[in-house]
This record gives sequence, structure tokens and C-alpha cells, in this order.
Amino acid sequence: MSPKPARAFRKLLVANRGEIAVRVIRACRELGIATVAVYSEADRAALHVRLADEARPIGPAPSRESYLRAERVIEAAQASGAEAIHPGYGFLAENPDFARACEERGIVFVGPRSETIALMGEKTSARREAIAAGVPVVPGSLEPLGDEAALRREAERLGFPVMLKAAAGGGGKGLRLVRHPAELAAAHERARSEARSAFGDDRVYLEKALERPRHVETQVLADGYGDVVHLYERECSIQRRHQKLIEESPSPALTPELRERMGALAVALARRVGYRNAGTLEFLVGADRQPCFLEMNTRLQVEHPVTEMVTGLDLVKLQIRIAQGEPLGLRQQDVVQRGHALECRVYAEDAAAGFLPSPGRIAALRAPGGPGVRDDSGVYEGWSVPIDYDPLLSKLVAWGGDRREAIERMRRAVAEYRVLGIRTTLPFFARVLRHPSFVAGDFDTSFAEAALALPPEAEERPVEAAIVAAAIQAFRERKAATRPAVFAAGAPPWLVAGWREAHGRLRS
Ligand code: MV4
Repeated sequence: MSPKPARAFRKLLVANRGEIAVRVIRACRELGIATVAVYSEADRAALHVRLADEARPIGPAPSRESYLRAERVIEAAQASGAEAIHPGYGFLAENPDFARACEERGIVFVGPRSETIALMGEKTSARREAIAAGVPVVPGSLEPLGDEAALRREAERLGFPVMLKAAAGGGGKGLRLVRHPAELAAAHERARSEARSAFGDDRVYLEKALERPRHVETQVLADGYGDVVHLYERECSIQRRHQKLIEESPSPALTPELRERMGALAVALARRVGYRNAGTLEFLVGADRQPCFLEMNTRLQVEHPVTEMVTGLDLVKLQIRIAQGEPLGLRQQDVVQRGHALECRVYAEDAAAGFLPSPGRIAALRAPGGPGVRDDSGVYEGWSVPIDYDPLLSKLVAWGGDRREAIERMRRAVAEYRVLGIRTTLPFFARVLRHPSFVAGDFDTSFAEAALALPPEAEERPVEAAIVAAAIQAFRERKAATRPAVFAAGAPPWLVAGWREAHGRLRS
């Protein structure tokens, strides 16, 4: 394939809402491309509608009746004369039928070809492609499993614990950890019905379960002419119930050798499937530091700004340039990681109340700024956050010359941030950014749920924390023969809670 003369878009429709719609509109404005927003009834006054050059309604508040309606989005593009559609993330971004519908109508879908989306969207075919490209995958099945007997045979072959996954899945949906053979039948039943209702496809398969892995993902960029580069990795282990909370780049867990290797693996897989667009390969990294491929996301990711901050590249503009038919024009040696970036996802959720949604009117808003701080927001003061969608308000990003400076800037930025009228995840970030394990870069995917189950005072009492550690050791050695001294009369409640937490972790 040789480069065709690229044709710049004059007008692009953004098939999304919130901060990511705003992000895409900003890139278009810099490129001189006019923008069309689409909006539901709940989003008439939303920021993305205000910032776009024009806006078209696509239906009632529920996303099934608006942002997920492929036909309405395409009609809006045709009616406004937009030559291209940027899907953002979520909604229609990884829907091969939508990408195909765009292709058939001569609208450029800012993403991969529809066949690539379908190939990587089916997890077992993605795993087969990874193996063919020489990318290590988690041990497991390479085809969906038919019946209970096949499932049981495969589980015994892999050895428990195993992870039951939806073939059409991704993210955390249709995922089941199975620790014992006796749990397999019930887990199978539940996984199938969950997959059927979430994806309209109940096929499942099995993987060996990795315990307390880190989640590290590699960013790639590929043009339509076979040129592929990687933009290094993002560490995404700070999450809760499959909702990421903090991401960073580089990952504190990687050595330079491992970093280069993961980049090379990502490029090999993208090349093999003829990838085009920005894409992300998710890996699990276990205690043995071996990366295992999980799945590929064929879209721009929420956390792309941390990669932008350390590479100095604008991923959204590059996506659009690639979609316009331009060659990548970027060699691997031109992509360098400089400094360190963190991202905190500011959600309209009450972290102190188990991350309960907190919709409502933003009575006052002051976003932080200053050196090394970027706030990718989709809201404004006076606007009411609807209950109908993902509650992400903004992504607060801090860059520093090293990880320490990035953390210091993020602490400062979190302290500067004022949001009145609704609850947000900001207090949770203030706490994590001071947590010794986080500061040391020593955490995995269990960190947010497990370590932060402790009351906040515990983190500020290193002496007592050492007592808990000693209690854990005593418990380990004596195999729970005796109860440790933390249960002595007068022990503070957080210390007992801490011990219980540790006890639970040892048993799980
Ligand atoms: C796993 C796993 C352990 N072993 N697969 C969760 C989301 C989906 N993309 C895959 N996920 C996992 N797959 C095997 N074989 C653990 C997880 C997992 C996880 C992965 C990344 C980030 C956070 C996570 C939280 C819980 C479980």
C-alpha cells in the first residue's frame, strides 16, 4: 500500500459526550476542522454542545435511545455534511456494525477497519492472533467452550483458580473467578446469562487466573500503510470494580528491558492484524514480571492524556490525520518518554460512601492550573450532572520531571480543585497520593479495594502499622493458633480493622 494523497476533513461529527467530546472538538479546532456535536435530551446544555460549531439532537436521555443509536448518528452526519465521525470511547466506538455502516455510506470512521474491530472484539480470536504474532497470552482456551463437560476438562487442564470470561466481553463484564471445581457449574450459568444480556452473545471461555496482577497497557499508533509505532505504556492498576481511578506513565513496575519488549510485542500484534488508528494492548503483569496479553482496545482510551504528556504527541490529532489518509510520519526512535505523568479521574461519586453516584447541580467550580497541570473537563459551573451516563466529570493530569514531582504536583492540584454542590472522588485521591505503597510504586489491581478499606488514620501511624505487620507474621507462623495482640482491650478500632483486613487477605 502506498500513500494516497490525503484529503483534509472540512467537517467532523463527534459521536460522544462529556470530556472526550470536548477533547475531540479541541483537536479539530486546532486542525481547522468544523465540528458537529450530537446530544440527548439530558445534554441540551452540555459543554460539548456549547463548544461545537453545530449540534444535532439524537433522542431521549437513555443512551440506548440516543448515543447508542447508530442510524441517528449517521443521519446527523449526513444531514450536516460531515465527512468523518469520531466515536470517542464507549458507546459506538468498538461496534463493528457501526464502523461498517459508516464505511458503506462513505463516511470516514476515525478508527480501525470494521473487520479489525470484530477480530479483536472477539476475545478468543484476539488471543489466537496474539499467539500467531509471538505475544505471550494468559494460558487458556483459544475457542469458546461448548458445554459444561468441555469447560470442566479445560479447567482441570489449566488448574484452579480459573477465570471464566465472555468471548464477546471486555472490561469487567461477564468475568467470573472460579476457585474450586464445585463452584464451576454455578459460575458458568451466571457468566453465560450475564454475557447474554450484556453482549447478546453467551459464548464463554476459560483462562488460568493470575492472582493480584498489575494492569499495564501499551499504546500503539498505526497508519493505513503498514507503519506502526508504540508510545510506551500506562500503568492502570489503581481501579475499583473495573473502574480505573488513577493511571500513570511510565509504569513503576517495568524495567527498561521489559518496557522495550512490551512495545515490540504490541507493534508485532498491531502489524499482524493490519491495524490502523490508535490502539491499546492490555497486559497483566504478575509477580514474576512476565507480561501476559489480555485484550486489545481498538479505540482512543480515557487515559490517553498521560501518554500525551510524556511523549509530547497529540493522540487525537494523530488519529484524525491517520483517518485522513496521511502517513504516520513518525519513527520509533522519535518517540521518547520524558518525565512522568499521572491522571486522576474526577467522578461525580461519593468515595466516602462506597463510590455512590452523586449527580446534581455544580454550584461552584474552580479547576486547578499552573505548571505541569492539565484538566480535561466536560462540565462547567451551574450545569447539572445527569444521572443517565458515566459520571466522569474531568480528568486531572499532572506532569513532572520524575514520579515524585508528578505526585507532588498532583497533590497540589487536587488540593486546589473546588467542586461544590456534588460529591467527587477528589478526597479519595488526596488520600491515595499520600499512601506509602502508592508513593513507593508498590501496588497491584487489589490496592484500591483492599488497602483503602483501612480507615485513613492507619496510614498516618507507621508504628502501629508495623505492629499490624508483626501480627500478620505471627499469624502466618502459627497458622492462626492464637489471636494476635492487636485484639487486646483498648486497641484502636482501625488497628483491629487493619488486622482483620490483613487476615482476610491471607485467607483469600
Ligand atoms: C484476568 C485477571 C486475572 N487472570 N484474567 C478484568 C477486566 C478484563 N479486561 C480482564 N480482567 C482481568 N482478567 C486472568 N486470566 C484479572 C482481571 C482483573 C483486572 C484486570 C485489569 C485491571 C483490573 C482488574 C481487576 C480485577 C480483575
